[in-house]
Amino acid sequence: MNEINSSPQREKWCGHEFLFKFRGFWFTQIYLEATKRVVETFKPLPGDVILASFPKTGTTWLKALLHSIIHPSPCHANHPLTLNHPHQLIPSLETDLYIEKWREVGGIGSTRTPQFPVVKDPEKARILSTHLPYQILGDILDSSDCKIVYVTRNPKDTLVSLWHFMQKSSVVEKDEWEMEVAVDQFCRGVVPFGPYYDHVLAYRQERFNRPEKVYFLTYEELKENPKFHVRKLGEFLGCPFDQSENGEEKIDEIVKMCSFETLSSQQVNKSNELPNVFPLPYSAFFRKGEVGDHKNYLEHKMITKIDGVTREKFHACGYMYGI
Ligand code: PAP
Repeated sequence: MNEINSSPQREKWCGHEFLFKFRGFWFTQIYLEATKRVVETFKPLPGDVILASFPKTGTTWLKALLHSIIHPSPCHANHPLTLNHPHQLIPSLETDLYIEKWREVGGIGSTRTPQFPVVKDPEKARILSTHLPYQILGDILDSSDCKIVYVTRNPKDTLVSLWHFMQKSSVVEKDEWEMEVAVDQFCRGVVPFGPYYDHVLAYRQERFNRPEKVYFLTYEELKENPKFHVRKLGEFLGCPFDQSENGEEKIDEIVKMCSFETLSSQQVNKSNELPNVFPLPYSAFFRKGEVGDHKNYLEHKMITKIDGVTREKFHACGYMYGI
């Protein structure tokens, strides 16, 4: 029996969910099935832009930014981001394109043809997103000339964001996923798409290997200086902003349109409707959008525990991030 078909190791996660191990990373069953389909069949096009991230590290924000940079649109009532949730504009490989709709979980195993976005202008890139680690997707990404944008976030804020997200999910009944348990699982890497640390380090290494193809940034850097990163992303993606006042204005507009304040106040993003492919409402992707919110939720001993792992995994190999 090959690796794709063999029974994977499993561990209890939260609610009634289990996580299954595949190539060193953990997945819920539905995402594991989708991941295997991605691995077996996905072929990126040379011009694709792949937004890669660990969950809750800034994916929604980057989706809004990348879409605005590649498909600029003047700010008006019909702006794509006033009509669509960022997740509707940029589909995800394993949680969208290659998944059986969550409402039809019983249908796992049957195949449906992924509905890739059609880009009418050949000059424009197709943008796709993924939470899959480089350890699983790397060979596929390397086989094409696509570009990768990777965003990461302080591990403690990432965990706290994930914890809140799961509280809104039907998977967790109220108070059922204790923070202490969540911290322990995060530190052991047993969370969807985890281990977080291995996920971050592999994309970071790839940035060093192929800087012209991989743009690596942190949520905190983006908060600190969004204009700088929008300009840099424009250059990286081959759609640079000019240095004139006009270029500056365009950057300002994008930063404002994609800010937490603007996006979270759009009707579509406040909606309690469920996206087609996800058992959580659109509004669940916008909570606080702050740096350092973990201080309001993690006890001292939890912080010490996560910082210990951060030192061991990041600092020991020279990546002085996350504490
Ligand atoms: P996903 O992986 O499920 O798509 P993702 O978008 O990566 O989630 O992370 C959600 C976090 O980004 C939330 O953080 P919080 O829980 O700490 O608040 C969400 O509020 C935040 N977020 C969403 N959009 C923005 C934005 N435009 N600017 C800043 N933060 C944002």
